[in-house]
Amino acid sequence: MRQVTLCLLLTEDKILLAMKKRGFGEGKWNGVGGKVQDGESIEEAALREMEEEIGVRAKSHQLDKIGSIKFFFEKKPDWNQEMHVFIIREWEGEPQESEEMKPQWFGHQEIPFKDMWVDDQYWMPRALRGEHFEAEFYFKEDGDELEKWEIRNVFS
Ligand code: 6U4
Repeated sequence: MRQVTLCLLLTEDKILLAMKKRGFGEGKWNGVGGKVQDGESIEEAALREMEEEIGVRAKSHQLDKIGSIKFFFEKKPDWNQEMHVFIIREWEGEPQESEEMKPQWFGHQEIPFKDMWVDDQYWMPRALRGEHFEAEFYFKEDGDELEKWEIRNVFS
């Protein structure tokens, strides 16, 4: 299954989301991330995508892996992917707009779920509460609605 990363930059009261300007998820607010490339670890991919998409640098010890989510698209199996979710609280540089993404800070209570992937409303509040989890989301054919899902907290 395709492996992808998602990084959520957090401060005490804000979360950084970015508007995807092109490609998969275009027009949605999302965390920052993308596909893991051949020969790269998941953490290396997460750090590379943060730098490419919003110009922010971090070190691998600053990545806090909090979740793993599998997405299944019944009618489009080539979209199936496993997403590794990280929280980052310390980094270098100011988030900047790139060709691919336009970053913006949101209050923890002001996350624009209606303009996001439909699954985010179910797992993102857990991430903000500091929970660690594994989840599976099964999308209906157009990828806008969910058929079913399961989220389990992980204690380690
Ligand atoms: P290209 O265009 O090949 O450079 P790349 O940035 O490598 O793309 P892309 O955009 O396909 O990869 O990565 C998908 C991004 O969207 C990853 O960060 C994961 C994220 N993503 C995919 N499905 C998601 C979903 N249902 N909910 C969510 N993020 C999702 O919150």
